[in-house]
Amino acid sequence: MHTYINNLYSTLDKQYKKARKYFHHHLTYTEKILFSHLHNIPKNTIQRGVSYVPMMPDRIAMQDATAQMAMLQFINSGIQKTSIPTSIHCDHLITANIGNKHDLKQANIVNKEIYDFLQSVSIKYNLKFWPPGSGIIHQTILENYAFPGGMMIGTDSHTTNAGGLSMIAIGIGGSDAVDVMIGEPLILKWPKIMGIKLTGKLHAWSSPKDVILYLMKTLTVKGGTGYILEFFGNGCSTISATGKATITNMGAEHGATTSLFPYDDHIYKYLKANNRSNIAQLSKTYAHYLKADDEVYQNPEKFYDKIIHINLDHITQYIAGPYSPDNITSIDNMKEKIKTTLFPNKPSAALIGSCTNSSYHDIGKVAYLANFAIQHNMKLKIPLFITPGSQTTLITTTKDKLLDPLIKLGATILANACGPCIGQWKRNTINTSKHITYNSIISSYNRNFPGRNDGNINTLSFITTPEIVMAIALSGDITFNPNTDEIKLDNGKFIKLPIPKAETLPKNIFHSENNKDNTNIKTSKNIQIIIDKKSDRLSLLQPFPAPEQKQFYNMHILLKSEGKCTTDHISPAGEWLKFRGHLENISNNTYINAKNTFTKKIGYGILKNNKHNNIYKTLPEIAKSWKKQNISWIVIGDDNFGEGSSREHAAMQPRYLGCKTIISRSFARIHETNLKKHGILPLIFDTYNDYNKFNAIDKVDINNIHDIKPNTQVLITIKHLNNKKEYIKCHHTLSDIQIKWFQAGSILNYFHNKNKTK
Ligand code: MIC
Ligand code: SF4
Repeated sequence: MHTYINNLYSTLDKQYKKARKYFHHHLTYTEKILFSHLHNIPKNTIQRGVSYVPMMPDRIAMQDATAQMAMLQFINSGIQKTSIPTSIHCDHLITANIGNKHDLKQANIVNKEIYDFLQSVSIKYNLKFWPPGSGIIHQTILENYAFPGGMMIGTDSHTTNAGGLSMIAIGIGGSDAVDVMIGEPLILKWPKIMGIKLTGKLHAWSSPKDVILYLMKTLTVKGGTGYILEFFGNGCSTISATGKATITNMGAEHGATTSLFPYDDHIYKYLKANNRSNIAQLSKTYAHYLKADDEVYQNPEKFYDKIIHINLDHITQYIAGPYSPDNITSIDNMKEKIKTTLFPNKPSAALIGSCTNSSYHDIGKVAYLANFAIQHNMKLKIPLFITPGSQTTLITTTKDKLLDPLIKLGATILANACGPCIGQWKRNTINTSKHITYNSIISSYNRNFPGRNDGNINTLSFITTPEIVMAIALSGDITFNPNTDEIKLDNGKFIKLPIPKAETLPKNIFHSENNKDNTNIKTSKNIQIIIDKKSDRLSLLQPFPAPEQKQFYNMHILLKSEGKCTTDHISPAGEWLKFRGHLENISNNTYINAKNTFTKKIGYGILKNNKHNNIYKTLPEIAKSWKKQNISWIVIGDDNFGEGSSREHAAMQPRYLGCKTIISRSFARIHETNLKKHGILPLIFDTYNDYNKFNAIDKVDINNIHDIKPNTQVLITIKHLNNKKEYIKCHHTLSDIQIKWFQAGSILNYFHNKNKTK
């Protein structure tokens, strides 16, 4: 890796000179990294927010819940070896229940088939395999693989975490990863660039998480779409490397392609602490190249498409929730907010961890509060769960005695994994299926969509910083404001919590000796990939058929989604994660959390029976019955359709069940690309309110599907019950090549056909 990075760095001067000539201006850091990772320089001038450009990233990462489908596709490609360094991380499938050791042991039993599959494909195709327990993908990447000035992609939306280490790191769908693994470029829409100027310094209880929560309030869940957020200004160097990663991690929530910090000394120190001194040294030598040109910083408004200035001195503490990560309230207003709702103010659980906030620094801060609590004989008022981000963090925080006070207070240490962040949470304290009244939880995670944590849509999930979670766990009140409020001690006295302090990094280096990938076995072409035909968790994929014009007439409408429809609504995680390698089985959850305007009921649609009565059935049941009868169907979407995760299942499942097109008010980036890759036509209304024109029993036609061209409109015919027809216009964002994927039935078919004709 050192040699690779050295080679890359040694070309930067030349590359940047070339880029300045090409663009005719000085360069932002985003442009520098992207330009130095172009697969080839396009003939037509690249236009921000418009051009689709072929890129060659330095590496790929996949987690176990998305890697299964990606590797099933890779197997079909017939290629014998991944074209660039690729790693698989087992973190999503571990259910949190009793605690670290027990839960990990259990996961190894329950998920054996999947872990064996992922390990054997890793050996066969030359990938690195990180076993369960090694850590959450994004922490492992930060510790081992991320490097300043690099570019990586990952089959997880929070891949953006590595932006904290000054790298362009983009969340993509599995099929995007497969393209790059087979040696094809990644087709990326060249982003617009938003400059985020940080000045000042965080104070008192404010933390890097508050910076991103503040940005969420400003940008909302779609304000970052189409942009890379490039941070600059002297405030950047006041934030630690893992603090920066917290900010870029949660950038996934405002929809940006990714977020990026310039290189600084914190990054150097973090690399060193992770036993990567040679890379730290290299980055220091090339530090001048790992940021934007000075001219950009002198006149930022000339180079960024938009600028937001954040004075860190003014950042207070925030809580997001429930339901959406942009539902932001400053901690001073929480009492007011809770008073006006039915939300319980005593949370049923407090959780610290996830890929966003599980670093040494985060654990250090909550340990500081735990020590204070012990000194003053305070107790936890609610159950507290701590997830260290990786085995390295676990061992180092254990050796540095940061976990001791938390354990002493009664906290449960969960496995180094996603756990309750993705619905892998077997709660002992609450019977989630029966708990029909609201309960609230407070966590340091990044997403809070309904049903995401414990599968219960009545669990109201609030997110904040680790230290505020800890303060709430000690006070038992979600409206507790440590700036002003006091906690009553057993002796009747009241006490204020101190502002938490902690080291950002361990004194020496992290203890990573027991945390390694375990594929140091020579690539073995002979290793057998075993997929049991009877398995309900893994099955080989069949190619999707190419589209035929006749399938685009008389299409039924399965769902007209109302309000938020995230990928957690389209293909929920939690218990369903076990079917991530089996397309037919996971399809049974398709749209089960989506709100359908036609029925006003979550997950239900209308199926006509022979007597033409309306009968209500679940959306996957209807879709399956239409699939059997060869009836094509479509979905009507609201704003930001498919927000949230990178899971391509949210596109593959509808495709498998017969969906032909999704017409929406707008799409989230990764979901829209996943639809294109798997052969569903994503269309956007020209007129926002045309959404209202569709009724439950209408049929829809699209003519001339084989004539679709880039930047052209598509005419939709809505056929109402009374034989009345209405015509509406839509547009799409498919490029030339993406239209070819659609015409072939999917991108994999396209490559397959291309290779056949070679
Ligand atoms: C998430 O946070 O939603 C996930 C689970 O990590 C997803 C990936 C998945 O669905 O497997 C993501 O963010 O991309
Ligand atoms: Fe895992 Fe949660 Fe991070 Fe997704 S957001 S990678 S589920 S910890």
